Amino acid sequence: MTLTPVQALAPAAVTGLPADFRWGVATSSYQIEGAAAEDGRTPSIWDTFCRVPGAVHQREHGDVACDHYHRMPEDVELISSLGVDTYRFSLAWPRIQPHGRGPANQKGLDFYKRLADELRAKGITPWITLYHWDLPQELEDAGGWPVRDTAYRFAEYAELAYEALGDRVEHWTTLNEPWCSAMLGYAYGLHAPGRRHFGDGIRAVHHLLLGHGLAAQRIRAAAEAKGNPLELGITLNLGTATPETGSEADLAAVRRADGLGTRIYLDPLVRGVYPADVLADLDQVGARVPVEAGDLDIIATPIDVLGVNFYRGAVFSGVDERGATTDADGVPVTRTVERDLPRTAMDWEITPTELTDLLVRLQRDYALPTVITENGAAFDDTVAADGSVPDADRTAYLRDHIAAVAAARAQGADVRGYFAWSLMDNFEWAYGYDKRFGIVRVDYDTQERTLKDSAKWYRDTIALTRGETNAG
Ligand code: IFM
Repeated sequence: MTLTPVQALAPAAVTGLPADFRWGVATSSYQIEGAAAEDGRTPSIWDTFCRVPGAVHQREHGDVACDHYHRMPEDVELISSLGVDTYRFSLAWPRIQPHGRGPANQKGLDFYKRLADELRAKGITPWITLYHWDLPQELEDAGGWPVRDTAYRFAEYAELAYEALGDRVEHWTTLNEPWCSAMLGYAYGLHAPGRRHFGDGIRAVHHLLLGHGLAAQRIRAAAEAKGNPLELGITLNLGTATPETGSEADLAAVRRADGLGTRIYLDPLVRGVYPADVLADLDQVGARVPVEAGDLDIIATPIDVLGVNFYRGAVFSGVDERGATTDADGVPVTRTVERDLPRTAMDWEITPTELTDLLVRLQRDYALPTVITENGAAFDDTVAADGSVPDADRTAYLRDHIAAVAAARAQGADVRGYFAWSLMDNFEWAYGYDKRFGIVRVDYDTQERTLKDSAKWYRDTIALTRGETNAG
């Protein structure tokens, strides 16, 4: 094997990862597929949001994106060339159930059947995410996630999708990053559908979790009835919250940040309760979690794996720049403190050791098997004269985070896999095509795909890990 220059770094990064450790790459439907109006697909909330002036960088959209819908077989070849064993992708709800209710659209299902078959033919395990943010617009028009009925619509869609694909696909994730759907979409207006109402955001949190639980029950029942093997889970975007000082105010800020970022999801999912301190904080600002009898039992339907998307940790203070501990409305301050650390093109701090801290904490507090379903970084790549993409910064990011996973395992965390975000450059939501997360470069004029140096390093690292562990 010819090794890339950064290869020398690989063995240290992968020490301790077992032969059956799962290696993958990840994408999502709206970010790569394009073909927005083909074969019966209807608009999602992202198609609509992209047309709102000022919502998305340069008013870009996913109409074409990476044209994956038309280039799927070549893209599967590309995935195969990386030597990964798993490909995580999402289903576009508006392709499968164009009106958000009612019968399935056969052409939409057929696309994903072909994709699963292409992957399996190459020995790659398909890993499906049911919802990666592309809610059918008709359901948003009916109230969206703040409305309880959307949870039932999601369960119906999940059942349709499982019915069609469950014989081919064993790994199912219900939701990707419900925090983003609820808070960025409904509370802060930065993602589709662009609403800015904190109470709606909290209602959306609960209905997303309820939808997850209902879908999990239906998928599990269908798998059992058919005798299909199943690994079922949910993916959360999680970080670490560190206090700036040991002061009471900073510790309280950390408690609040962790409460709304992590515990409001994992406590009901794992223990069937919302954390009392979070409910009290919400009450203080007039927001209510709309729990009905039986909801928490549904939400706590057992899962097999927790998907963890990690990009960064953060430091919090309970004191604002003027020294106040409450804002003008009397709400306690929860302020992110910027650190003097290297950053990605998203301006996100690079904090690999905090991934170890997170995984060890998840093991301690929730004791679920985990898979890193996303980790990666945007950088301003340049293309060299020879056409290569020497993205040493991204390679170092991947290397250090994979090392952090290995360190967490050494401390007892049951982490079973790692998926790089992302397979290829794609539509980065409100940032449009301006931010490139791919380990494969996409030239959006020609749709040409080029392996960046990070992709070659990842490929070689996976190969070495397997060789290393097989030898050991
Ligand atoms: O691109 C996104 C992805 O869709 C969800 N997780 C975070 C990534 C980077 O922002």
